[in-house]
Amino acid sequence: MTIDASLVQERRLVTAIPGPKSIEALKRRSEATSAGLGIAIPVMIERAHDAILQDIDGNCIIDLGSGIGVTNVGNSAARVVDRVIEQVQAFTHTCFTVAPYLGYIEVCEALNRITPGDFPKKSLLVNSGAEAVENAVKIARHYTKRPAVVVFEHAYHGRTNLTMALTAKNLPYKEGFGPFANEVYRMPLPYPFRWHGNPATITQDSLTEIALKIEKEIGAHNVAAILIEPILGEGGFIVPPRGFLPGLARYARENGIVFIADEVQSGFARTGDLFAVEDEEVVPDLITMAKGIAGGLPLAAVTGRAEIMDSVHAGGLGGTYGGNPVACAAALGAIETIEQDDLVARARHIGAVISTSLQELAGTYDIVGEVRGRGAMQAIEFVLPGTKEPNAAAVQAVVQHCQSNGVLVLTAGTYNNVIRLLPPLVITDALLADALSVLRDAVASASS
Ligand code: PLZ
Repeated sequence: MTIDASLVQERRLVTAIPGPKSIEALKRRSEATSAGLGIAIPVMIERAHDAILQDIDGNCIIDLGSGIGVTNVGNSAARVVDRVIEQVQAFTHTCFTVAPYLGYIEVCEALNRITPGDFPKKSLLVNSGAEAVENAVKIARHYTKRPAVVVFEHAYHGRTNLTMALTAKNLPYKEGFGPFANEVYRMPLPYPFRWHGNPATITQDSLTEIALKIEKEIGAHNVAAILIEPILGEGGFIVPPRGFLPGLARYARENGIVFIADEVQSGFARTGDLFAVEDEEVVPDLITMAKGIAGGLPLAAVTGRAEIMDSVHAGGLGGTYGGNPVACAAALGAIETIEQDDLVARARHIGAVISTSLQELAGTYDIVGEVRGRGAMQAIEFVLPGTKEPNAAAVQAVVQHCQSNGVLVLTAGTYNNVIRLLPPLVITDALLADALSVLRDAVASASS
């Protein structure tokens, strides 16, 4: 059986957003699904291919979110679809820890090969980013025989009990869901746009402060892991200043602490490197991955130094669905696509196009406080004119304008005042230009 996956890569609106069928369907959504679930754009999707989402009213929307940085290879990418169909016909599940299969091993071999570090590596596959982070912490604790985990302001690591504790922001992630796991210690993050100290010495000052706090409040010898997103995702695409990540990794090494890079959002070619840590040649001991790993199927992983990954007793790690064969087939298709179509180069190109366009906005509109990011992971932080006061109302206006005109953008940021762009890396130049022109009009109208 062949499926025609093609969908013209063009924005096209045939009704208002949401259209009448979506409005009907959204009623069913609120009747049938938990009120605890959010929604970014009020439409119901029927089909999607590459960077176009088609809703049930026939509107074709440009996707600048990739389902939160997941469909880096495009929606329903050909190599992902082909391998999934083949796998689903062969077998759907055995549980890798019951009766193993090659797909799981091939994904681990690929991850061991493509992640930074030229030492022996091993991998573990699980279902979600949160589960990858939980397992990385479990493994680091087991290896070091220490309890404490160091995390940062503005961090996001998931919604399970441990990962809520690791996540910084209360509303909406933590409110009313405690008590949270203990032995989690939060450190200041050098957020260049909002740093209280001297910008010229931000890297050294923040590293010194963190080392002092760890010594006084925890004791470095009690710290199992330092966990950080190399570019913070939900926190608002905060890029730590140059030298910070290498300094932190050095501190971890000198103190026998496992350095964990959470690349769940920044990984798989998103930033113009396969992994964001590569930009400063930082080599983590463990990397957590999800999202872009499998072109939309649920899969996540922990990859790292063999001696750390192997320190756990047999049976200490696992899970019924982790590394499901269909998800593994998808991952092999996604990784092949990233490598063969050189999506790393494509992310750099997209990044250059987006940042040129956003810098123009920054020069024109005083509600744009800062434009930042790397590769195809770019954001705008909105402020009240002439200040650094967060301007969440401007973000709402921009989102509304983009949606009404058929462009899906996502928000982020501790202060809800950031718009983030995470387009599929296969978006065409024409589609990207069209989306950026809608965004430009949106910012213009929000600032008038
Ligand atoms: N680590 C860095 O970005 C997921 C969350 C969306 P899961 N980010 C999107 C939402 O509102 O739930 C994320 C991340 C980083 C971990 C995670 C968690 O990944 O696959 O959502 O569990």
